[in-house]
Amino acid sequence: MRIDIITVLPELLKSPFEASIMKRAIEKGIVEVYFHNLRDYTTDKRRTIDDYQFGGGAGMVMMIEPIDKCISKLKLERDYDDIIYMTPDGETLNQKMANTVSLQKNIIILCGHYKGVDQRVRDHFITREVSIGDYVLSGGEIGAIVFCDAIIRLIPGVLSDETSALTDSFQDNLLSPPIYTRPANYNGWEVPDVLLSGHFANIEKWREEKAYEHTLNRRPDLLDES
Ligand code: 6GU
Repeated sequence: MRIDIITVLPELLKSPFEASIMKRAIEKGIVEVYFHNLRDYTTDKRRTIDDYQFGGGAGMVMMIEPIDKCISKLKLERDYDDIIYMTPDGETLNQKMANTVSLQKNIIILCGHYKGVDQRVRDHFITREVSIGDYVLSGGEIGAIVFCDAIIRLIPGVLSDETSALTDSFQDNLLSPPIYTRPANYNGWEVPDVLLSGHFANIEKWREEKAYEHTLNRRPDLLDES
């Protein structure tokens, strides 16, 4: 998968891709990530990317021209499956969306700033709008990092068998059951007997029950969705 990220703050974006799973995916050659500084697509001396909004009102609007120049250049080089705009009024990111996007070959991610982008960018270039939750961030960059992490770890070959995404919370609309490691007894706090029994059918049954119980307690809404 190739990910092209368009941003006014490339330096804010880079370091998360240089650690842990995302770094490994890039090193393995499974994912390529490129950062494009929107100011490199401006033509004026001040490298302006925003302007006042028509009709008045507080807050600057990201202009269409630099965004068009950047997206159009990329689209001449290859086809894109999705051109994604990170915005608080987008579709809320969930595991189903992450699964869908993880199957794509080439995507562009545009990070919004200020009040957002000129509506014509959304109408004519964007194919998917994504929010990472119901709160407002200063820009789309942190949302883009969250989104990339969620999709990259789902691409086959990125995770090893032990860290398989198949047992993640949310993968079946169920939260994960409790997990334990050694010691089996820590200051009198014991690990559930069944996990030490070696009886795999019982262990599996216990985990399913706990996952269901945990989901019912904490996120009953997930149980209605499946
Ligand atoms: Cl993707 N961007 C911004 N600016 N705020 C957000 C968001 C994105 N997702 C939730 N809040």
